[in-house]
Parts: sequence; structure tokens; C-alpha cells
Amino acid sequence: MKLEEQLVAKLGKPVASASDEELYHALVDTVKEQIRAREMTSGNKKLYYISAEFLTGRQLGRNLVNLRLYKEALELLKANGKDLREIEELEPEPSLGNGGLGRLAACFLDSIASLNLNGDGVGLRYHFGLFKQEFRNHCQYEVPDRWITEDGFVTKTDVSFPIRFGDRIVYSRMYDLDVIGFEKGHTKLHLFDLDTVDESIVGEGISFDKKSIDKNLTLFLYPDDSDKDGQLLRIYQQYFMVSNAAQLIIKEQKDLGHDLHRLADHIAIQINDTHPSLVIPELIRILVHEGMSFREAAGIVTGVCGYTNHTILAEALEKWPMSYLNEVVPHLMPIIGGLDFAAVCAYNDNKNLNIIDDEGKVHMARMDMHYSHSVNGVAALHTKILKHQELRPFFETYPEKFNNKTNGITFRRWIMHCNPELTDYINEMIGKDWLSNPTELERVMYFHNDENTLKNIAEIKHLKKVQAAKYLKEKEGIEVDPDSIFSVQVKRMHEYKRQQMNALYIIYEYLKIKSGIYPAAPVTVFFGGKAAPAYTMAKNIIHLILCLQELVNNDPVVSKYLRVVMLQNYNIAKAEVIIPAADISEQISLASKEASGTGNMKFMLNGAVTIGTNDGANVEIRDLVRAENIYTFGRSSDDVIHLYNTNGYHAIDYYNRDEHIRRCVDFITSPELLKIGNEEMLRSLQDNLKNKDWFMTLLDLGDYCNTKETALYDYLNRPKWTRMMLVNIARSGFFSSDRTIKEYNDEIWHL
Ligand code: 26Q
Repeated sequence: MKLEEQLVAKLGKPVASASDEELYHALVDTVKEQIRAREMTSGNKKLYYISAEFLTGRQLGRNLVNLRLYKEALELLKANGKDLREIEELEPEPSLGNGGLGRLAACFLDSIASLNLNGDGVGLRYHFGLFKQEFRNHCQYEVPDRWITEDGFVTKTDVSFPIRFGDRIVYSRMYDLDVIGFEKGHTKLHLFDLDTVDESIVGEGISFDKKSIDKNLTLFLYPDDSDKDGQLLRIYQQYFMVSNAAQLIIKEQKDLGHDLHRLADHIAIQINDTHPSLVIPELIRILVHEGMSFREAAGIVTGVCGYTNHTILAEALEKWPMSYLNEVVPHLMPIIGGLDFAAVCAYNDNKNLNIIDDEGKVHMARMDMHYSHSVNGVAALHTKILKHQELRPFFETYPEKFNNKTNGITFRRWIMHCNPELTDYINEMIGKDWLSNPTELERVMYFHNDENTLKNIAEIKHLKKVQAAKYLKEKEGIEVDPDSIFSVQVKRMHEYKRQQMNALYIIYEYLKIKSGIYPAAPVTVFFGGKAAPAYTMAKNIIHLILCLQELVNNDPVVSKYLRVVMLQNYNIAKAEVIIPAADISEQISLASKEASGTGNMKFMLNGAVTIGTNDGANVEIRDLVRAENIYTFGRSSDDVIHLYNTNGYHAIDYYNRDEHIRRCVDFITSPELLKIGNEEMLRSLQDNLKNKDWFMTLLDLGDYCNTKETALYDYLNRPKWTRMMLVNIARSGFFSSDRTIKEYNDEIWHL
């Protein structure tokens, strides 16, 4: 049946006379029916991708794309005076993730389904996700972000498992999100929850009683862990997630009649960072309970598990005090002790390999590396740094376990859904093969000297900028000029990602304009990203950006050349608006600190040109597009690592030596900014930059400002710039998550 007939049957009236709400519900119902009609993917071996985060984004649009109904829906609604984009806005977006790692998990599920691989996701159904970001008085505030609705895409099941917390048992409930692939494939994301969770216990902001686990367990992702109760809650969450995963696995395998001694032939588990690491002792515990010896169980679990590392920052490598684990999961302690003992016996000459350290802390990543058969980084440089620096003793012990899997992104969301105009144009140029075989995108290169093509690509970019400007005006009341250059830095706020460097560039440009030196073209600098609630420096950086936004945009002269926009509550939906509209993709981490980055890939695919450090996947982008189609700057990762090892960086020297740097840093506490902002926050940020600057902003600031000026100047040479855009689009096929998932499957999972 045609989509129109299906909708009319549901609506009981013509499409043209239905409201957006009615159409939304009719579309959701139709999509759900089509999903149900699609057979589940099956196979002899199954993957369980366990992750604390799945940043899925809205589902209506993605499902329409994957069912190949999106265009039909778009045109049908348009013909009836409706706007599908507006209707999609009615779906609340779940914030079940914080950034890269969570979005990667969502892209992976899309690719697993699309490749018709037998694999499910397992995670938690947080009621309020991370938090919703609000700006007041130029500061970030956190409020609960409720996304659950009766008729959403996540459905309640009758599946429940007993979960043991110390001496009591709670009963879980499984919810499912159907994940359909592009044209074929159908798998599930299982999200576990407790029926007793009570949303009403949330008080001021995102505060709640951390002690009542029955009521608070799945309220938030990453609840504040600055005190013991917060840390215990995190352990409760993690154990709840993995015990459900392990019990689900065992149940499914038994239902299939598989022999548990041959578990490694039938399942693979991917541990997404250390948050699900307790699955290792939990699965061993269950297998031992089923009658297996400890030795055999540990061997099987090692054969089943793969561990992915996403961060080299020390603070992200989780370690839990034994006494805390003993409170929450006493029944796992003999197993963790046994695993540590076996590892120590085998490698007792090196304390860095111990799972339990001298202070009685359990190192989750170390447990993962001993008891997984695969350990991977997420970009070539990242994996190299893991092998030779961060995880060196483990690489020397288990060289065969280490491998690289450069991240990827799903083209279904990151071009087909967010940029149908460019998708159609590429189809016109090279046909549709690239949609299922992304390296075919390379064929776009045939057109790199074709004036007409370049003109069309530039026109599509302009159209996406006009659309973004309209969206920002309507949704946020922000006015931007689509004829200005859009430079975009969207990602979690963190000192190593160096949003502060971009802010200092804004000051540099502001001071230049004030002194009468005007840039060749107007620029709009966009930011978006949340700061962890307890991360003071990150919040101070947001404060500086919001103060600059006010100062710059209200200056009658400066605002003609420069505008600043900090997007509130940056999420997947906003990413889908701003990324296709970007001219310049800001990827300016401190070299060696950004494991991969995936935003960089999304921008590239949509024809933005990168300005970035030689870090993470930027290195691979540069190799693909070649140096003349990317702007790289700054010290190398080797230099940075050397500076850390030798304590060789002193920010104050850079401040004293360079007059431009000094003026920019001084301006943070200028009368102009103090009139707008909070003196304590601005001064603390300034002091940090002068005296600590742990992520070496001032080291690369000069180089950054110069490189950016070059990029902005090059932008004016339209044929040159548009050709750079084309090369970036053409060479982005490598970054399809379909390629990444094929590699995981060929080398790790063997489904
Ligand atoms: C750790 C301890 C306590 C509380 C929270 C955490 C924690 C939470 C989230 C540690 C790390 C994360 C998330 C990390 C993350 O998103 N990393 C990003 O992963 C992307 C996908 O691989 C990479 O592209 C990014 O480079 C990396 O920053």
C-alpha cells in the first residue's frame, strides 16, 4: 500500500486536513507496522554490544530513511502543505549519551543492522538521560531531560531478570528499541530499567537522594560521583546493566539449545569503554554457577569479549575501591580476586599489570585487557599511542590482542537524512551505488575540475546555511547571516578539545577589528556542547563564550564582521542542522588527546573543510584528502608527549613572550567582559591559562590564529574552496561505519 493510503486510513481524513500532531502519530504507527513486518536478522553467532551510552537521536526520520520511505513522505507532505522536518521536531530526543562514544554506539547499531549482522545492543533506559542544558546569566544550568512517552519507539517487554545487590534482589524490566537497517536487517537495542524508579524524587536542578537505589537507579546517565554515594550508584548502574546483559545472553543461548561450553562459538561481546567491564566477572560467575570450572569459565569469557578503549585521559580509566565493590557486588569479589591472582601469578614481575593495585583499587581497563581476546583503539594514531605509551606494558604482554578500528559514522543519518539535497546531487553525479558501497564516493573526484559541479556544490552549501539560519531564528531566536563564513566547533566541553583556543581567537579578531583592521569576509563562529556538571573549567569556558557572544554581537561595528553563537543544549537534532551548514570544521584538540573524533568525519562528508591538529582521525583525514585540502597546525603528538614527560611546557613563558597572546589572555578580565560576566569565573579561567594550562592552549594559539586567517582568506577564492569541499566529500567514504563494522566483524567477532 502506498504511504498516502496508509496515512489516510489511520487519520480517517485527508493528509491536508490533519494537524502536525495527528500526522506525527500516523507516521509513527505506519513506521512501526513496517518494522514489525521485517524479519529479524538471525545467525549461528550473535554479538552483544554493551554500552552505558547509546545516543540514538530521533527515530522517525531514521526509520523512514532506512525503510526507503523518507522521500516519499517528504514529497507527500509537501504536496499537502506540510513540512516533514517540522513533524519530526515533535519527537523528543533521548539524551542517552554524552558524546562521541554514545553516538558511535548508535552508528554501529545502524551499520550492524544494515549489514544484516546478528547483533544487539544492551544498555540502560535512563529516564532523564544526561541532562538538558540551559543558559542563564551566561552560565550553564542542568535540568532533567524527560524523553519517555507512551507511544514512543521504545517498547516495554515482559522480560525481567533477578539482579542481586548485596543481600537483596531487585527485578529488572527490559525495554526494546527496534533497529532496522538500510533496506535490510533488523536487530534490537535492549534497554534495562527498574519499575520502582521514581522520577518525582528529583529536586532542584538534577539533584536527588543518591541513597535510595530502588528509586534512583536509572534516573540519570553519569550521576554526580563526587562523593561515595554517587560512586556507589555508578557501580549499581554498571552492575545492573551487565548482569542483565549476561543473563539475557545465557537465556538466549539456552533457548537456542547451545552448549555453554561452546559459548565462544555462538556469541561475541564488545565492551564499549570500561563502563560495562563488570560483565567479565558476572559472566564467569554465572558459568561457574552452571557447573563450569573457574578456569574454563575465565577462558571462555576471554574468548568471547573484546574491549574498545576510547580515551587516553587518565581520569577516564575507571578504578573502583574494593570496599565499594564489596558493598554493591560482594558475590563478584571472589571472582575479581581470582582473576587478579591468576594475572599476578602469570605476570608478577610488573605491578602495572595488576588488576587490584596496592591501594586496593580495581582497575577496570586492566581486567578488560587480561580477560578479552581483543583490545582496540579507535583511530590509527590513538592505537599507536595506546601500544607504545599508555598501555605499553599490556601491549608487550599481549601484542596479538591489540588492533585498530578507525571509527566511522552512518551515512544514513549523516548525509541521507540531514542533507538530502547533497545526497540527491551525488546520486545525479555518480549514481546510487555509493549508498551501499561508500568507497564509490571516490568517483565524485571525476568532477573536481567541472565548473558546473563546483557551482552546484557551493549552492547546496548555501542552501543548508539558509535552512540553518531559519531554524536558529525560529527555534532559538538567534539571527545569523548565511552569507558569512560558518566556522563550527561542536563537541563536549573539555580543556583538551580546546574550545578556549577558539574563544581566544575570537578575542584576537575582536581586538583587530576594534583597531580598524577588518577581515576580508564576515565570520560566524558557532559552538555547541555540554560541560560535566562538576567540571569547573569547562563551565568557565562556556561562560567566556557566552560573554563574548553578548559583547561581539552587540557591538555595532564588530558584529558586521564577526558573530558568535553558542547553541543551547546541543544534541543530535541540532547537529543535523548545523553540520551540513558548516564551511569550516573546527577539530583543534591538543595532539595526542583526542582518541579519534567522529564529528570531523560528519563535517567532511557534508563538504566542510577541516582546520585541526594532527590528532585522532584528523591524521587519517589528512592522508586521504592530502595536505592541500585541510588546514593543520600545532605541535605534533610526539612533541606534546615529550613536553609532558619532561615537564617542558610553561604557559607563562608563552604569555610573556608573545604580545598578541598576552593581549588576548588579558582581555578575559577586561572591563568590557567584566561588565557582562562573573569576575570570579573569568579570573579563574585566565589564571588557569597563564599558570597551568594543562592542555597547552597557548602553545598552539599563534599557529592557530595564523592558519585560520589563511583559511578565511582562501575561502574568498571560491573555485579553490569549492574544489576543496568536493575533495573532502569524495574522500570520506572510508569513514562509513559500515567499513568499521566490517572490520570488527572480520577481525574480532566473526559473525
Ligand atoms: C569515566 C569515569 C567516571 C565518569 C565518567 C567517565 C566517562 C564517561 C564518558 C569517561 C569517558 C566517557 C566518554 C568518552 C568518549 O566519548 N570518548 C570519545 O569517544 C569517541 C568515539 O570513539 C572518540 O571519537 C572521541 O575521540 C573520544 O573522546
